[in-house]
Amino acid sequence: MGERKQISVVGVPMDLGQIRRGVDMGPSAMRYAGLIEELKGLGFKVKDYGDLKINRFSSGTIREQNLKNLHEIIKTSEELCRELDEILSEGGFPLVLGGDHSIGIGSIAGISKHYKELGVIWYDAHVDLNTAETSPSGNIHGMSLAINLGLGHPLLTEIGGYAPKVKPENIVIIGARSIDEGERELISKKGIKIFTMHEIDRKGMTQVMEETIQYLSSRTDGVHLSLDLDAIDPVDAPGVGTPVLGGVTYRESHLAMEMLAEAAVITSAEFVEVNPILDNKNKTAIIATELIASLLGKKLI
Ligand code: B3U
Ligand code: MN
Ligand code: MN
Repeated sequence: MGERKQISVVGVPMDLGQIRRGVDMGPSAMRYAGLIEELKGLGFKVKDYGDLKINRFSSGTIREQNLKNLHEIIKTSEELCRELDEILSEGGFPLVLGGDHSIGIGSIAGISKHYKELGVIWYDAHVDLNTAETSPSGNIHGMSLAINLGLGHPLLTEIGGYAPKVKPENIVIIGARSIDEGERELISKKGIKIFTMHEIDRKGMTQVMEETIQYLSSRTDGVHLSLDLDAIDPVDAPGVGTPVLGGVTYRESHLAMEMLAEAAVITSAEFVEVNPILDNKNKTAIIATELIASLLGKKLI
């Protein structure tokens, strides 16, 4: 990530990948927290593409079992895919603000075509590896990583006109502590590298990040960071739709971002699931903004 790169910010006020209202206000909350000013203060040229328009009440005809709002999510994913494709063609660093984690479908669809071996860090309390067959909820935000692996409804896996977007061996999951049975089977079947809270507690975040960086640097030509704010402990980041106890701390997450910045491995990023309605004085959006700044090279001294 070159220091003089343009940061291209895209907001995706998507809340249809899950059922809690309010996550559509995530991009505004991060902007109110001073994100754009912060990035400019770091010396970046910032191009703000504004927010995608979400077609909430479309009269879509695609209805499938256990895939809530499938039609609307396909439409937004296609738009986001096109936008990020264009941003990368222009040489910008894509920074996507969610919205729920279903936006990881369109963003990675747009990004992945620019790399031969795209790596993905999925920083999340969940692993988002469900399909319509295994999902306990029908919420598409719990399926986005599986879709990027080419598993799921073809209308989702084929967004952007190709599948899969990512190889299982190019993925590292960090912070997981809520994993469904079908997801657990997929992780072991596909050999996906995962640092659950158990490994983070045992090894410490420093070692987890060293291993992650080494692993991905040796096999990928670009790395997308998909950071779900619910990875962070709800004491630190309460403004998320599905909080899970026992998460990564704010400080550990900060260290993780600083180590990624030092290693200069991240080529695009998204920060998702900020829900201001459930938050405490915009704390979660402020944390997201600080993590973004650290990821992009902000140092204490
Ligand atoms: N694994 C569950 C719960 C969940 C996934 N992602 C979030 N929650 N945020 C599911 O519904 O797929
Ligand atoms: Mn997620
Ligand atoms: Mn999550």
